[in-house]
Amino acid sequence: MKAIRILALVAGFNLVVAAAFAQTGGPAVENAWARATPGKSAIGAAYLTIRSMTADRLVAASTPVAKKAELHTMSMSGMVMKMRPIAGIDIPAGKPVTLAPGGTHIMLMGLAKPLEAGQSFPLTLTFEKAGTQTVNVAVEKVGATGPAPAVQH
Ligand SMILES: [Cu+2]
Repeated sequence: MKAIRILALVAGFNLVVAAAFAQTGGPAVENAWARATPGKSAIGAAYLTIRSMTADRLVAASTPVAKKAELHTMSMSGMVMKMRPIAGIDIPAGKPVTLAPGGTHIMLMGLAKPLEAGQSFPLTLTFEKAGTQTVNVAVEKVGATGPAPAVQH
């Protein structure tokens, strides 16, 4: 009985160590996605979740599918959603940061062609400390919770 308990403890310890090592390669980026863009729109947005064991800051993004990728925040100004570029997004240690519709996002400007559901594209993120990391962004279909038509830049 005692031997089994020790084995279980050792196995648990190994799992913890493995998880810690998996995090040493810089921030982990999860659930990177973008909405399909309607018609000939040359503007899209990408969303994702970043978690890091050490404090870092996302300072830039780029992708071959758009001329420019900017970090944006979004807020209501009267009845209109307004976006503005920001210099960086702080990633606190151990606290995941999620970029999502209606909030902070990565704006894709000058899309070479519309983003189509089912496709994916690479997005390179630049972190102040961890350097660059390229993730794959999955394009989801235009949803009912998509950006309002009144969005202004
Ligand atoms: Cu924007």
